[in-house]
Amino acid sequence: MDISALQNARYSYKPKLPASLSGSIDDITLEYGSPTEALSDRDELRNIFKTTYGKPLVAFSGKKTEKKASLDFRRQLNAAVILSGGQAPGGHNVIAGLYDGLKKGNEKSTLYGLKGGPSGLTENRTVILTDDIINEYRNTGGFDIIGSGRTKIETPAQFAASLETAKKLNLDAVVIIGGDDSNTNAALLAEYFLANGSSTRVIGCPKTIDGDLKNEYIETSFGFDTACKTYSELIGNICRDANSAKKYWHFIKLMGRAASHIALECAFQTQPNVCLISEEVEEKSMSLDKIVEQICSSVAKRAENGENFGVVLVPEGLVEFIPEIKHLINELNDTIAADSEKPIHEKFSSLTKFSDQLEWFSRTLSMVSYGILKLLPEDIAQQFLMDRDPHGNVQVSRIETEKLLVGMVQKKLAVMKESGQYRGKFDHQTHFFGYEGRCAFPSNFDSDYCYSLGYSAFVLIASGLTGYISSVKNLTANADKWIAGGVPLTMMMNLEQRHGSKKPVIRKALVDLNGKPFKTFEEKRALWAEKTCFLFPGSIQYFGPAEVCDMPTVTLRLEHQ
Ligand code: FBP
Repeated sequence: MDISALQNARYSYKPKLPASLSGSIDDITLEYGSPTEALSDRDELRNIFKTTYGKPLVAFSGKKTEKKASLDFRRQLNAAVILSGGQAPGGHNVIAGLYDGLKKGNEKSTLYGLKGGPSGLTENRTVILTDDIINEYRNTGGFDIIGSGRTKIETPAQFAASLETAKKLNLDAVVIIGGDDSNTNAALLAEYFLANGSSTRVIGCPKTIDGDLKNEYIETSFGFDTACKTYSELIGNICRDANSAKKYWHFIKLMGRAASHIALECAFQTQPNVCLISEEVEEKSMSLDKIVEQICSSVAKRAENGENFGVVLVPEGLVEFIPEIKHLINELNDTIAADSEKPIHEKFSSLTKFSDQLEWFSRTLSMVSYGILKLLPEDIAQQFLMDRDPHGNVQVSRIETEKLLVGMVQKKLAVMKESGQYRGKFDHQTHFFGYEGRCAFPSNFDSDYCYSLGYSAFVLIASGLTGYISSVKNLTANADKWIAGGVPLTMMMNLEQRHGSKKPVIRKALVDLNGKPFKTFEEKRALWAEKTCFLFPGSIQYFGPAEVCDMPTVTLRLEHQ
């Protein structure tokens, strides 16, 4: 097979492990904490997770002790692994770490890859992972080793089918590598298996570039590091182009669904003129007009200094946090979606012309929402109307917020020009960075972190634990000082309203406006808005000094201060 020189070199990279996992597996011991509680709604969650609720935290240690006699890491095991949801750099290394752990324990152990996401489990689509397969994917990006999918295991039939597959393959464990929803699924599956007398254990692993699966015990989700570094390289290149040509304002939308962690981290790495944070927009109830005013203020100030160029970062989920747009989206969801069985209202779907659709909305939406819809540029308004998921919800990632903002900034600047508040020239370019970062070669941090997560998942399985998420902490220290273990999934849960009823879910971590990262950004942004302070981080370095190659994100470092 033809491969690139970097791919070849990455095959021989040896991921670093925490000291507790890097020695002989026979020396690994488990230290248990006290029983744990869920974040809230404890009685209801205790009732839902009757057999798996409230397990203790577990930390691994690599020191020889007397206690370890009861553990047998040399047992032959059958495990299966699932990649769930959007791609995130490092997924292949989680699988490699899990595989190596299993094989180190017992050469005869088997790791099945469940193909195409969670449906691989319900439909029993498998591949037996071998040295040849694993070696082809070590330290590489992507999820192509077994594929991924967004199927949610939620119906009784899907749970029963999962159990059937577990029985057929005689599985000791299933490892689900996914985000908050997939790990919620892992918790439900662990409970279902145990409650139905199955000995198949279920372990989760924290994945998502969005960085919103984190808490006291999960310091970051894997993939966030590499994705942010990839976007920051691109943003830094654009900053340099802007500073060279001095003729464009670049509006860059960044992936991250609801949370703005990616935008915030990229802002630290590149120091753009403006970076919007959705969580702040919501907290301060900032209207669209207010946001546009904030951007125009930077444009006008920089024009005074003769700098008619700049860079604006826009988080993907912004529109959902702007009060009036959120309201519009909710009304559209209610109006267009008849119900979940029949997602699009029949009458609406028969209207093909935008003018007819607008006329329909003049009768079905509130005056305020209709007014906003009419104010939006036609192509953007159409994205609000047409891009819907199977449940009838607007898919915000497909709304070109960056273009919407450019259009509104242009209009406001024209008004400011008339009143003499602005004397510059505004030319623009728009970009959307998302898929560019999800399958990049994992940084050394993600390569090491993911391999450790996979290896730690093996230790949890071999210890017979279920309903845990693999955890590796102390991530700003050198890898040998990382602390590996497991966190009971139920302790990260609460109940939330989903599709009309309260469901157990892992709480999503949005940007904390009182946290060190946001506070640091707040201190710096006024200067960035006016002066040119761009940073140019360049591409991810894989070989070289640790301070160039192994540094974790600024967000993680600030959170650890
Ligand atoms: P996960 O939450 O599954 O990790 O996916 C994250 C993400 O990359 C978001 O940033 C983005 O909004 C979404 O996936 C895009 O999904 P798709 O790949 O289906 O277009």
